[in-house]
Amino acid sequence: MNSFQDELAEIARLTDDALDRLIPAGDGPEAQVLSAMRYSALAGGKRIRPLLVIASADLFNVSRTSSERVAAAVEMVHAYSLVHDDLPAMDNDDLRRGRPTCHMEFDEATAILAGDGLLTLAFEVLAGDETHSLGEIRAELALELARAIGAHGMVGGQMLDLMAADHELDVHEITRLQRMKTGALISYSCQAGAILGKAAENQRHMLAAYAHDLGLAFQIIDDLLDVEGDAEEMGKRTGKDGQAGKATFVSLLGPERAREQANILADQAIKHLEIFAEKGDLLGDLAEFVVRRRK
Ligand code: GRG
Repeated sequence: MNSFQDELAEIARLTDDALDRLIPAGDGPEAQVLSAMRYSALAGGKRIRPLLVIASADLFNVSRTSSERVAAAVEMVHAYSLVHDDLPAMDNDDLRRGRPTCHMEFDEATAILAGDGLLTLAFEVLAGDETHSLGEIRAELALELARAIGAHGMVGGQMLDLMAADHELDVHEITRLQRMKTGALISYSCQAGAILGKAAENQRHMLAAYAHDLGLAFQIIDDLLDVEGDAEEMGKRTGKDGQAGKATFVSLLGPERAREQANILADQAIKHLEIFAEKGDLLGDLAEFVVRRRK
């Protein structure tokens, strides 16, 4: 049996192959935006969301042809969010995944368009025939993604985050913000596996509960790494939340309680997988990885 690291590396490889096929380099006047899209989507990254899609779909024996396309679409959305988040109007970052951010490598207008191109292509991939033979499944995949990343999900969470610079948030408000900003796409990644696999109601419910707890644990560790992490190892600037005067789980709870809370959430996440028996092991291992990670 493969170790978790081997499984993650294999899924990262499959995701890279799918992204490479789905974002072909252009040779016409649009070559610049395609090149910026490839630069951002094929820049490495842990590929946690693709693993969530593929491992959730595997619970229901979904074909890898389907789940790899959905995993690539989710990673395109994630890459778009990072490209736009790094822009001068938002976080104004020069470094991402150990390389210059998209607007530093190209220019600001190209980075905006690369994000737009990735977001649009993600929906084209979900709606494509090869993703699933049934139109109703493809429509549900697209509808739920739109819900997860729109004004009541990721985009809304980003808006709350930008406004948080002028407001002192309490732990409930931060939880809501993070559920929207990062939790919604993490939840969608699991939900997509359930949609592809036509999962029963109780299975969807348990996967949603797992994703809810995993998303919060992920964010708490992200906040901890911003304070305690090594910028070189992480390939991005750290200490950003403190500099921006933003309240985070760590500033409100303190690092010890924050880590304790993340561990409790990861354990809870794993408990929700019991109905899947050993088929849920990969998702369980991911929950442990998320709280142990150093980048
Ligand atoms: C601009 C619409 C819009 C949304 C941006 C998700 C997001 C909203 C911004 C990202 C900023 C950020 C650092 C959020 C914290 C959590 C997060 C998404 C971290 C990065 O995800 P990882 O750790 O990154 O999975 P890799 O590089 O491994 O893919």
